[in-house]
Amino acid sequence: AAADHSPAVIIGTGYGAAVTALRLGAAGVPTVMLEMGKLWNDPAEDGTTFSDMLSPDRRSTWFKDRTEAPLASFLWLDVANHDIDPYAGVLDRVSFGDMSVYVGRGVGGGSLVNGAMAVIPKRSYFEEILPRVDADEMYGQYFPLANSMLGTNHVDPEWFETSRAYRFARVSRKAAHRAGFRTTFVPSVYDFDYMRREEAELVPRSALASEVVYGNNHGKRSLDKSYLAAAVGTGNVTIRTLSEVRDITRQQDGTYVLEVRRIDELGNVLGVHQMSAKHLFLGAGSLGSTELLVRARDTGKLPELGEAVGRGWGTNGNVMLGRANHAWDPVGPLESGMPALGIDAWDRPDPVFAEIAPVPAGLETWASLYLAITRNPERGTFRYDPGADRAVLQWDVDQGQPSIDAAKRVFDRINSVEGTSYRYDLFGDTRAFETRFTYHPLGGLVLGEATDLYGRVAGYDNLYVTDGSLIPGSTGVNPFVTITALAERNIARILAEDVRRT
Ligand code: FAE
Repeated sequence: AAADHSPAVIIGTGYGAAVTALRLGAAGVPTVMLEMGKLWNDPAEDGTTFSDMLSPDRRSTWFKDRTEAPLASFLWLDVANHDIDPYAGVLDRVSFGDMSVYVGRGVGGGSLVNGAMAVIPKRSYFEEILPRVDADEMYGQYFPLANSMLGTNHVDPEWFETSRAYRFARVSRKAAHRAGFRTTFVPSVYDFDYMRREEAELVPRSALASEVVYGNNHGKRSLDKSYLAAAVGTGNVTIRTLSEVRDITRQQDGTYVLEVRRIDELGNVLGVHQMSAKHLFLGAGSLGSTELLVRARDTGKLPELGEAVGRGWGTNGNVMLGRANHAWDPVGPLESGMPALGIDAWDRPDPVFAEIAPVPAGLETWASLYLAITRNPERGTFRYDPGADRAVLQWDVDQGQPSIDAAKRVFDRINSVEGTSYRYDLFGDTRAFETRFTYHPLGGLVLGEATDLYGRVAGYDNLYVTDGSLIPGSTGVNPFVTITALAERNIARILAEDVRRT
């Protein structure tokens, strides 16, 4: 083994990784987490840790010289994006030709940048996507556990009706209801009591100050405040930041050896060193974990990895769109960065769950924005590109069409009842539906295919997948509660059967 050894190593610090760290630590297993991003706990001179969406600075973006916001334009103007200095910022947009994937970078992974919506999938759909996972156990035990650990809370419906910051959601709700669609409140890990005090101007604003995709300075229970704090609190878990795992090999005796590249916040390489582990857990997210195993297989370092590695990747059917509101239906200049309401049209033959998303622009936009989750059956595959030493996603633009078709049926009806139209100015050109990016990358190392039914990688002992790459491309709702609950279920089994016994 290398000089630097730990019984357990976890790659990444997102949902799957954080759950695994807490449970290993609580069981007394010394555990090291390796995270390529930084720890977000050091306020800059202005007192803030993260930058907002209106004036993003280098902290917003992972090593780019310009921000890459999801809404590329407004009235076709390139107003959303700003030149910045390259830095280990919190949001990354990873591009593969026709598909770009947004991911969080830093201690807490996606929890630092996401919309905090904590949604449990419809049970019938969960049973369809993961038929060999015991749904009684998930719905009776692990989903409730995940929600309580994550700190999920619910908006007070009375306050919601009066909040200026949710006028945008009420306007969208009125249109949905008039077209015969149901809406539902969406649970959140953003503290709604804090938000209420933000509106009353009793505390510094975050959700009400256009903070979301580049991090929230207040109010959000990101993983660093929940699972990871508890994990470190066991005394058995340490987190090493700005440490990217590049390669995984295995010694004759079964020990895993990792090549770890350390950088500083400006991207200077401080060094590359080896670290070894008996038990290795991949929690680097759908893109990160899949890339590590595709590379390991195709460079011959873990040659027993099979064909299922790199397959079954999907966008959770993500499609974004905007509608133009009537002049007499203003949404107001203040929009909470945290969604609280969704259109639930999942019971249709062509299911759609559309979160009513804010455009926290700080001015009246006359727009209603939606991130729709659809049941898109298209899947992508990752292949290793030796020249770039990178896993490249095979996905072409036509594969987004089923998402557009499903969303269009719902929103055409809303537009026709309302006499409104789509917004054509939001995505850099004149398209109404944006499927060239996803917030919800899922799959690549699918449960029961690339791994056994608990995330043990096929072909290798003591090698596990814990994150969104286990889920076969779709959950029908925002995915982090599912990722968390599945990780809880899997690590319970692995601790009982694999780790303690050694
Ligand atoms: P993830 O959270 O992506 O964590 C992976 C971690 O591994 C990251 O910190 C990486 O920096 C790190 N990493 C990657 N590669 C390496 C490497 N080679 N070496 C070391 N570290 C590495 O994984 N989901 C919801 O349920 N509700 C929402 O409201 C919601 N809104 C979203 C909004 C945005 C803008 C985005 C981008 C995502 C949103 N999501 C939402 C998706 C959610 O954040 C995502 O499904 C989870 O974060 C995925 O969790 P994982 O554990 O798979």
